[in-house]
Amino acid sequence: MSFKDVPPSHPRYQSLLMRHLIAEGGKKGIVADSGLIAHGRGEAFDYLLGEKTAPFAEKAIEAAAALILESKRPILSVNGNLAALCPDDIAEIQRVSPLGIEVNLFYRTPKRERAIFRHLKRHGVKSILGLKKSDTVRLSSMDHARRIVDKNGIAAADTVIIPLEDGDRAEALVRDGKKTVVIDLNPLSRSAVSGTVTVVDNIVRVMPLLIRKIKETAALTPSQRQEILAAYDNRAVLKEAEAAVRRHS
Ligand code: PTJ
Repeated sequence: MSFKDVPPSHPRYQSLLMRHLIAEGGKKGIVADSGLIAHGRGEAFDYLLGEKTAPFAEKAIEAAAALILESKRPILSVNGNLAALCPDDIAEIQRVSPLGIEVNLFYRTPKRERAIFRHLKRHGVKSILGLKKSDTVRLSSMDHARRIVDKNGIAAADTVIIPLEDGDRAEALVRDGKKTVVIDLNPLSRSAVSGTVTVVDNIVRVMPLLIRKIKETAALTPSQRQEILAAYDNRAVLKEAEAAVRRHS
């Protein structure tokens, strides 16, 4: 049986669809082998969170939208899992927001970078950073190859959106003075704890909600957006998320 045989009425359809996209992404060279494992870990947390967007995630999405719009150079860091799961949303968020798009991989190979680049282009993403070797630099706070970034993208950004990011790299961005929006189903991960704004929810639910919130928040004044940010408490959000996981485990 293949995924094509699964009817949309199947109670686990959404979950099976995500697995299918991740597995297909692996075959096309978009998703890293470890990306499949990372997805499984995410699934476990999603299950505990009831596979729905909780009020603490909605609060964080509102703050993320305000932060993106108040930033001078916000960048969305795209890895293999995000590209496989949400290519149309990446194109849409680029259309409706000031976000730059950078392909930035943990398991970095030129072949995967090219596969992701082609995949995003096919889905309508326009200018994509992170591919030009002459534009790569290293983040000053991390001394090894895993922190290569684009000088016109993450290196120059004041805010970086990092879905499903490795903890070391998330912390390095913060040490480098960046604000971060972490999107991670595990509220205990080092990435989640290090975020300026942490959205504890599945990326496939977050992207459409974030797009909608950016459109709404764009109609507010800068001082109204600053008020949202001043009232936002990421520690409280993380505590609520952790309590939700513990309630169900
Ligand atoms: O494509 P690459 O080379 O950049 O590699 C991407 C992965 C995800 C393999 C890499 O960044 C990695 O190893 O990440 P980690 O350290 O496994 O962390 C991934 C985090 O994302 C974990 O805390 C998971 O719970 C979480 N996660 C997995 N799937 C989702 C998710 N969070 C939100 N939505 C998901 N769908």
